[in-house]
Amino acid sequence: MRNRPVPQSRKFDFFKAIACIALFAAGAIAARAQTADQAWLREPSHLVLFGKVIALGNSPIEQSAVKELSRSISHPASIKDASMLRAWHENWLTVIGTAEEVRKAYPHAPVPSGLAPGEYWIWSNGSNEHSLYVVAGGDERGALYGVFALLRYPLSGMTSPPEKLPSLHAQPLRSRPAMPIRWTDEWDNANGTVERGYGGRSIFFEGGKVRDDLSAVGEYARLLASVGINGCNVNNVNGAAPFLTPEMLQGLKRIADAMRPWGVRLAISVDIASPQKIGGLKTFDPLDPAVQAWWAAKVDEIYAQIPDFAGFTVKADSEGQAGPASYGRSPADAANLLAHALAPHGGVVLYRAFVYNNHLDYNDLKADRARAAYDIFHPLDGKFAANVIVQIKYGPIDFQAREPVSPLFAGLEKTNSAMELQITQEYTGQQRHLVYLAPMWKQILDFDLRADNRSTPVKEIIEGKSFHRPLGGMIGVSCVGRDGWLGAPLAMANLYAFGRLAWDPYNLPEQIAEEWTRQTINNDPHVVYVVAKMLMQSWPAYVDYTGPLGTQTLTDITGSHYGPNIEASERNGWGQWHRDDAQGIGMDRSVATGTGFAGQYPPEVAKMYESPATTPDDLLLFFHHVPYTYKLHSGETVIQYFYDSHYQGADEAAQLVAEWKTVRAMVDPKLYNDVLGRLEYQAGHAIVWRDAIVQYFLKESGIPDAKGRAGHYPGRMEAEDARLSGYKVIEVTPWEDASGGKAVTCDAGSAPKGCSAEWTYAGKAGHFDIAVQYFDQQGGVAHFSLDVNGKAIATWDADAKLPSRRPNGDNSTRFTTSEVELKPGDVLRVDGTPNASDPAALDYIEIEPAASAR
Ligand code: GCV
Repeated sequence: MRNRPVPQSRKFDFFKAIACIALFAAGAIAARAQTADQAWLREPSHLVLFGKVIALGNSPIEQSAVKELSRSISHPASIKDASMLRAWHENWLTVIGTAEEVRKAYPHAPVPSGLAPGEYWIWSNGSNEHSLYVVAGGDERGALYGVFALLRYPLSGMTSPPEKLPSLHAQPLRSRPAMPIRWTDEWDNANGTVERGYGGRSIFFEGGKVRDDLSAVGEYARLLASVGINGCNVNNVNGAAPFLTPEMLQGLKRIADAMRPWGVRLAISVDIASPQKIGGLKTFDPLDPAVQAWWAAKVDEIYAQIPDFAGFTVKADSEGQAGPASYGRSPADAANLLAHALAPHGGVVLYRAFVYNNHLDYNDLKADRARAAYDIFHPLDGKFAANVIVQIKYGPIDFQAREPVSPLFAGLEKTNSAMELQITQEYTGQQRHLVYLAPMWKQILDFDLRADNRSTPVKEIIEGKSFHRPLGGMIGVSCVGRDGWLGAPLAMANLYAFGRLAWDPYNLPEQIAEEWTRQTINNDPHVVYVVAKMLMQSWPAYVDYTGPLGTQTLTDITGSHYGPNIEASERNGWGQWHRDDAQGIGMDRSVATGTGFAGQYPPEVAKMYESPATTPDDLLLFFHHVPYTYKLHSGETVIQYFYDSHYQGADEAAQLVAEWKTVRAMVDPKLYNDVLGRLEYQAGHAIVWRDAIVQYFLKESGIPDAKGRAGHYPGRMEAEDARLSGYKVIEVTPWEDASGGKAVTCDAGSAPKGCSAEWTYAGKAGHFDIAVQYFDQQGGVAHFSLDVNGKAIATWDADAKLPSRRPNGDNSTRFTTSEVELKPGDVLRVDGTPNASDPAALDYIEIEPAASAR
C-alpha cells in the first residue's frame, strides 16, 4: 500500500477536484425520464475523493447514503488516472453510520454526545497517509443528511474558493434540523391528476390506483432527503375517502417502500367522513364509539403494512369537505379522534386550520374570511391531543402573492403548530412565471408576532421554541408531477429552498439561491451571480405587476387563479375581497371601524395594523379602505403607486430576459433556450397584467397617471380599428383583459380560410420591434402570420398550454419580432387561422423602436 502513488496535498485536492467536477457539470443537464438529475442532484459525484465508502450499519437508509457518495464512480469527471484512483481507494476511507455505530467502530473519533435525530457530524482524521472521513448521524437519517451536506459543502454558501474552505478535521461540520416536521404535501388524485399541479400527471397514481412504476417516487424521495425533508403526504386533501380502501392501502405500502430508503415517511390525507363513505357506518360523528372503533381498526390495518407510517392530514369543514361541524363537534374532537387511533403507533395528525365559510355575505362589512382560522382554533388552544399539530397556512387567506402572517401562530400557545407554504405556484404564476418564493417565506418566518409582548418570530413558534412545544414544522404544498417535477426548471429552486428553510429557517434566501444555482446549473461566478439575482428579483416583480399594497393577487379567484381579473374577487361568498369602488380600495379590518381582524394579533402588532398611519405600505390595503388619493409613507398616492408599481414590475420582468441572455455562453443550450422562452412569455404576460390593472383603476378612479402612461400606448394599433377581413369585433370579459376592452375573433365556420387584420403605418421610418398580442385559447392550435407590404415577417402557432377557452387575461400572449424595417405608408397585416376551438383572436399590434435604436 505504501509504495503506491499517493496524491499530494490531499486536503487541497479534495476541494479542487470537487470544484472541477462541479464545473464539469455545467453542460450536463440530463433529459432522461423523471430522475433527480432534472433537479439539483446531478450525476457527477465524488467517490474517488472519498476513497472507499462503507456503511457501519445495514439499514437501507445507510445503504442509500453509501450509494449517494458512490453514485458516479464511472462518471467521466472522475479522476482518469487508474493508479491514482487505486491509491485513493486504498488510502482513503469514508465511513457512514449512527453516532453509536461510529463510536463503537472508531473509539478515537471524537463523536460529540447528544446528536439529535436527523443531526449530522462530519469529521476527518486529518492524516495524509490514511485519511478517514466520518459521517455520523444522530440516527440513520442524520447520517444520510450528512452525506448530502458533505456533497454540498464545497458548493454551498461559498464566498471563498473551495481550497480555502476549513478542513473537516479542524472544523467538523455539524448541523441539526430546526423542526421535526418537514413534509411536502402533494395534492394528487387517484385518477392521476394533481390539484394545482403544473408539472404534469401524478408520479404516484393513475387510473384510480397506485402506479405500477414507482421509480420516480424513489427519485423524488432522494431529492427530498437531500434537503432534509422527512415526510411526504401523497394525496389531495380534497376527496380523500378512496385512499383508505384495502386495495389502495396495498398500493400505498409500495409507495412507502419506495420512499423509506431515503428516510421519507409516508403520510396520507383522510376524509373525516370515511367511516360513512367507505366504512358502511351511518355516521362519522367523532364522538361515536363505532366511529372511534372504525378508525382504530383502520389505523391498525395501515400500520400492519406500513410500520413507519407518519400520519394523517385533514381538511374538514372547508370548501365542501365534510367535517365535525355536521355533528356540532369541534376540530379538536375530530383531530383527537384520529390522534388517539394513531398514538399507539407513533403517528401524528396534521389538522389544517384552513376552515372557513365560503358563503360569506359581501354586503356585510363585518364579515371577514381572514378571521376564520383564529376565531375557530384559538378557543380550542390546549384541547388538542399531544400528537396533533395544527397546520396553518402562512397567511389568513390563501397563498396570495402577499399576505400578512396568520395571527393564529400566536394564538396557539398550548397546541403544536406547523406552517403550510405553497411550493406549487397556484397564485404566483403557476410555474409559467419565474417567482422564487423564498424571500417571501423568509419574511414570514422572521415576522415577530410579539406574543405575550416578547420576541416570538414565526420561525421560533413553529420550531416549538416560543411556547415550548415538542412538535412543529413546515409543510410545503409541492404538487410535483411527471413533467420535470414542477414543470419548469427554475421553479425547482422553490422546492430546494423550502427544504433548506425547513432545515434551518435562519438560512438566507440569496445564499440558498446561489447554492441551488451552483448545484443545478453550474458554478461559473457570473452564472451564479446572475441567476441568484434573477431569483431574488422575481417575487417583488410579480407582486408589483399583480397585486401590490396588500390587495392580494388580483386574479380570477373562482376559476384559473392565473391571469388578471379584478372583479372576480368581489361580490361573492369567497371572501377574498379588496372592496374597490370609485373613491377608494381596501378592506377595513381594523377593530375600531372594520372587521376586527387586526385585533387577533398580539397587542403590539394589533396596534401597528389598527391604523393606516402605522400599517406598512405593502399591506395597507389588506387592513384598510383608503381613498385612491391617500398618501403612502413613501409620499406617493395609492393610485400613483398602482401605476408606478405595475410599470416597474413589467419592466423588471423584461429585465429578467435581458439578464438571462448574459449567461448564454455559459449554460447548457437546451436549458438556456427553455428558460429564455419562458422568461419572454412572462415578460409579455406581465404587460397583460400591467395593462389590465392600470386601465381598470384608471377608469374606476378617474385619476390620471401623473407620468402619462396609463391609457396612452404610443405605437399600439388596436385590432378592432384595423381593416378586417373575416375577423369580428368582440367584447372581452373581463373588459380590462383586452386593450380597450375589445378584441377580434375569427369564426372558422364563416371564414374557413382564416381572417386578417390590416393597418397602415404612419410613424417615422426606422427599425422596430413589432409585438402582436393575441389570445392563445385552449382547444386548438391557431396559426398566425405577420407580413409587411405582403412580405412574410414571422409565423407562429398558438400552441401554449394556458387556461381558458375564452379570450381573456389567462391566455393573452405576446409574440414579438425584432428589427423590422418600416416607413410611413407600409401595410402591416396579421393573418389568423383558427383551429378547432381556438379562433385566432387578436388584441392589438404594438410597434416600438428596436432595441438597437433605443
Ligand atoms: C386542495 C385553495 C386551492 C384549492 C385547495 C385549497 C386547500 O383554495 O385553490 O385547490 O384545495 O386551497 O388548501 O385546501
